[in-house]
Amino acid sequence: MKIQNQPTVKSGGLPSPLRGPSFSQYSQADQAILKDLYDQGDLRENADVGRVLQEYKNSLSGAPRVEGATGYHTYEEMNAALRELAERFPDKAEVVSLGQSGEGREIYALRVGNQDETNSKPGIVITGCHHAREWMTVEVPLHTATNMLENYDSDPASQERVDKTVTWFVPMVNPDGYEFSRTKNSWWRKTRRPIQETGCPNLKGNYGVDPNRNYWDGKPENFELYRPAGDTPCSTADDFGGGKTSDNPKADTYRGPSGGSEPEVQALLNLELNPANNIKGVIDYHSYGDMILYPYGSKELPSDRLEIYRDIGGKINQALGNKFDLMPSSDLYPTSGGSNDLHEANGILGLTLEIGRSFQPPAWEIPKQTAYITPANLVFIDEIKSRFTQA
Ligand code: 0X9
Ligand code: ZN
Repeated sequence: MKIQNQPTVKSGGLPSPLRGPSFSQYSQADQAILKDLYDQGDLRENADVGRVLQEYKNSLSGAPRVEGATGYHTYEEMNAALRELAERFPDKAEVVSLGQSGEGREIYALRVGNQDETNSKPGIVITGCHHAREWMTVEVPLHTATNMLENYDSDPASQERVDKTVTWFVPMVNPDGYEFSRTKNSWWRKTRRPIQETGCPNLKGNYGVDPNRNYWDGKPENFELYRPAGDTPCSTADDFGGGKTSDNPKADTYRGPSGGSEPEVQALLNLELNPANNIKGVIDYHSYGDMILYPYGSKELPSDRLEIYRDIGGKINQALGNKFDLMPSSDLYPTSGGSNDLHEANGILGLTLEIGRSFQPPAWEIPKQTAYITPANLVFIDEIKSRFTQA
């Protein structure tokens, strides 16, 4: 959704030999910040530049973000909200712990719908907050779950979704990072596990891994989705995607000491790849940029699969007023170890939605944003239901 008429990032404005967007209306100091953010990929096309700049500056103060933050669920509040839904709709929804984060927080899912005796109903997973600072992505799964459950009695389509699928809502994949971002450094992206052992004598540890670079299912044939050929362990010089997936533990895009090393990633893969859950589709929410991204981040997608993604992605885009760009993940920038790459390699349809125009829109925009995005989830659930329901 185009939230308001703020300047967007336009290429080509900086004087030669610098190439990139023009920020001439900002002070010299702000221009330097914006240029850094642009170079790091944190300021992308469609950005609300003023907001992203302010969000970055908020994080420098070392104090928790206050203005516009009240209204985003805290970790505890989100758990309570999931529990409340399960209590209101006891035969339709249940809170399930998928495992624990690096700092020992439970990672909860709300499962909406019940599997039958033969595990034949198609399973769907909707995740938020792999990345700590992407606060709106926490709110979207909760909104959609609430919508499905509250409309069950009045809306036959809602009833069908609840009865004929099993949809797992995981609003906070990375609760440690989220709480750190809420209370300490609002720009934080990764998880928070202290990394003592990098496995690399030349590279010292730090805190956290980029969970969206750490996905690997342990299958040798999928190893290159985690570490593509030519990307040498412990070397940052040949990092895949020019640093967008890194062996440097201090980088925001650190892939972790090994594939699937992080407990958050394990928790999600255990849910998604367990045959008993019959998972057929995953939407992974991120911010920002109004994009619908399909696999792969690290290689080409075969044409028969491309057709399916273009079809479903197009329908999702329609539900969003055709305001999103539908494209392969690698067109945003190539990465390895991304969630959807491992879903696709396991025959699960995996999409990433990049929502909004900054990481942390003021909380008063939550109702409008979540109501705007929920139809995308409903279309996806309907697609999975119609494609995978057994006769
Ligand atoms: O970098 C990411 O993990 C995602 N973008 S974000 O700004 N939310 O961090 C993009 C994931 C999609 N995959 C690729 N672009 N390869
Ligand atoms: Zn993200």
